[in-house]
Amino acid sequence: MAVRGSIDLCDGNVIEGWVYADETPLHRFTLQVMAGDAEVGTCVANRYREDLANAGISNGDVAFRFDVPPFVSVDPARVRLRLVGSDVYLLPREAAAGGATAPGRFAGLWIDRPDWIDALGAKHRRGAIDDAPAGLLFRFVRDGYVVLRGAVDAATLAMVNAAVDRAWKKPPEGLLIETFEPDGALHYVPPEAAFRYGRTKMLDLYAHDAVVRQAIANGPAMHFLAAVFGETPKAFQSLYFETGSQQAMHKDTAYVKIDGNPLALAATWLALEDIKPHTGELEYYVGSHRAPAFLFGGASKWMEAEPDAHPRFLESLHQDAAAHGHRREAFLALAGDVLVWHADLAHGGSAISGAMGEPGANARPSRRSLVTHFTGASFQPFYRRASTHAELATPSCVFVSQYGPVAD
Ligand SMILES: O=C(O)CCC(=O)C(=O)O
Ligand SMILES: [Fe+2]
Repeated sequence: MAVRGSIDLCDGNVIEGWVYADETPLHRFTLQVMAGDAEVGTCVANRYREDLANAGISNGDVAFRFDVPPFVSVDPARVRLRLVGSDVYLLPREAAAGGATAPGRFAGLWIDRPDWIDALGAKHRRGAIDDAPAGLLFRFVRDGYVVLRGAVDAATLAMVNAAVDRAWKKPPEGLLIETFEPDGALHYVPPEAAFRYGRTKMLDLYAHDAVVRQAIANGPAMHFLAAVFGETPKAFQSLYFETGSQQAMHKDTAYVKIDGNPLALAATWLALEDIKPHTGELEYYVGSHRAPAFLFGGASKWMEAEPDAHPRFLESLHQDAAAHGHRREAFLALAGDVLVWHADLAHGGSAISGAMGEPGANARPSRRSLVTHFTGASFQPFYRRASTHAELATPSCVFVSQYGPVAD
């Protein structure tokens, strides 16, 4: 039997490709997905793909997609797809060619692949993406961020700011802050008013407040992120900043972990007031998401693989910027503006200076903002391996929190 086929994508989360035999044009193969010697599932090659139809491969309906089940770890280099009832296997391209590198080690999302512009065209023709995000996606792929002006209206912002005030005065059960107050050591504690204007972040307020969820799931951001992920976005970690973080330039992929695919990540930064210069604006290196990956322990994008390399990692971002000509820019947002950053955009909080004089821990100028990290609905943040708190699925966004259930 002359089988023709290919594994086009295999990144540990998704395996895509097509398979077909000329002699049996109506037969649709069932594939056994083998990771080493273990079978992790099956799929049928009967899905339609326009590029296959255009290439005259059957009627185009011989593609497959296999979503690796959550918590199953699949090494892309060792995946083999067995045609059920035969000894014929499909292998990843590099393996088939005898190459040593696994394809798509950090494959990321479709926007991270070299053929993203073709994929965009195909999605646009299919009606899966309309004009508005198509234009934004171009800038996102080029620059590593986009700005959505006025994404949240003034009335919603006022309600969010009131919700924050309430949370400081009378914290809901289970709400936590992360703070370096009062002693410079890291603490996770219930909100304590004295720490509000210090080195403090309020965590996952959306788990407790519908208005905060409404602001996070604003239409422009959800529309855009749905295009980025190719599915409903999942919000899973948010930080409320009363004042500038002054955090060093970093990439979130080192700390914010998505199970199996470190780059299936994006974040939104929502201004809850007009941001004034020198109050610690968000800053970033334009285009830095495309720099070569820094590998902790020579293998991982996650810092935990080699914590000692952290200073080198931070330094490498400035070196990359110099080597590749990444401009340093700051986001002087107006209330309601949202900036979306790519998983690997180098960003941080600029220094607080000027305006208010030398700020002490309790005398910083305000810079009210809400950061939310997202993945796609079919992905899980790594922490879900150890936590099962109830999530809340709304039509435009799924919400899940590390610290407790998301209650309606
Ligand atoms: O808002 C900032 O200053 C930076 C926040 C940030 O980097 C993050 O939350 O990932
Ligand atoms: Fe960050």
